[in-house]
Amino acid sequence: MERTFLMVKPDGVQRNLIGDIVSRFENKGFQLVGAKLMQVTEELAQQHYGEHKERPFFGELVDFITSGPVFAMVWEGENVISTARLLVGATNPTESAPGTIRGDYAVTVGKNIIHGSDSPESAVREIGLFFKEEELVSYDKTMSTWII
Ligand code: IDP
Repeated sequence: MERTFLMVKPDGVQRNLIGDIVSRFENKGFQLVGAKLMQVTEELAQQHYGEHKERPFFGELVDFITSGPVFAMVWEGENVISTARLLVGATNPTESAPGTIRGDYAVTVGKNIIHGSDSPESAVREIGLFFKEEELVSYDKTMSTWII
């Protein structure tokens, strides 16, 4: 069973989209195993977005993700990493399909509402950056037999 890291960015929190976003992943059939509203520090932002350090928009990215609270989550399910990316939509909202989170709510790449891990390696790294092991809860839902 895979786990992925998803985060409603400050624009999504300010636009009251936490509930809608959680519902989309619940309705799909994935299971929430950890969540918290938190303020990302400059240090955490730089670690999280480390792969973009040399990009011209890095400073903007760090400023944005630290500009207000985010809603950090860990979700579990079969193929959750790649499927969650489909639900999130393409990075640039000019290319994200209607029906995806970014396709439905975002206009510009710098304010694209949500982050989702892009690979198993990123998922492990990002979950470790944002959550302590004891903040994650494994549990069974009887409904899961109707999903997988
Ligand atoms: P992803 O979030 O879809 O995985 P990445 O390429 O990892 O996309 O980029 C991380 C984040 O950096 C994007 O979600 C977006 O908010 C921001 N970003 C990417 N490209 C640009 C850009 O050209 N200008 C401003 N921000 C960008």
